[in-house]
Amino acid sequence: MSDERLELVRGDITRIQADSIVNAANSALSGGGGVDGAIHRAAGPGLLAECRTLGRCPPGQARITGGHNLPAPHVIHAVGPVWQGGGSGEESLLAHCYRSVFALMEQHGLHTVAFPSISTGAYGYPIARASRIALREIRAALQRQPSLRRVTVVLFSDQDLDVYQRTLKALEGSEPPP
Ligand code: AR6
Repeated sequence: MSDERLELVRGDITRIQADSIVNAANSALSGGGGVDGAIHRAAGPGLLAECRTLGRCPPGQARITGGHNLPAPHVIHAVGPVWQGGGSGEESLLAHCYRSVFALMEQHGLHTVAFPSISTGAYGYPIARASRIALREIRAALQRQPSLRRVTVVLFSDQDLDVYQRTLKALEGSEPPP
């Protein structure tokens, strides 16, 4: 079954208006390249200063900060696994990342969120596999958390958007009829 609270778009996550945007961070929460670099550039130096007060964040977990100069008032920094071939617990670590984000949203009373495709850039996670985990976890959260009003996945290329769209169709089609 499809859920109209879930949307897939192509774009730049730093432009998204939502209660929170998710950063694909590293364990040091020290900023970096990719979406992490874009978020820190758009948020301004206050974001790094706040991250420095948080200590380390292990893979699979997440930490929340303010949005500083971003349109979104909160950033949830999630640390995905580095792809090592699939036999090192990557799948459960990636799933745990998404769950950690939704747990923080519940604790902080946040209703809307935008995700990038965590781990599929510098961390090398194959995007088709990552999209199955991401969308499975997002759909499960939408079912169990009625406070969620909108979950947007922001893909950076048409190709990535196409992968996520096809995965979503497959997941929706594989559900048993009501
Ligand atoms: N908006 C949306 N998605 C984006 C944007 C953007 N502005 N910029 C890049 N992407 P990556 P990872 C996409 O490498 O694999 C950093 O250095 C990108 O095309 O940002 O989790 C951190 O500090 C890709 O599809 O994150 C870590 O060290 C996706 O975001 C490491 O990279 C994720 O790619 C984390 O690696």
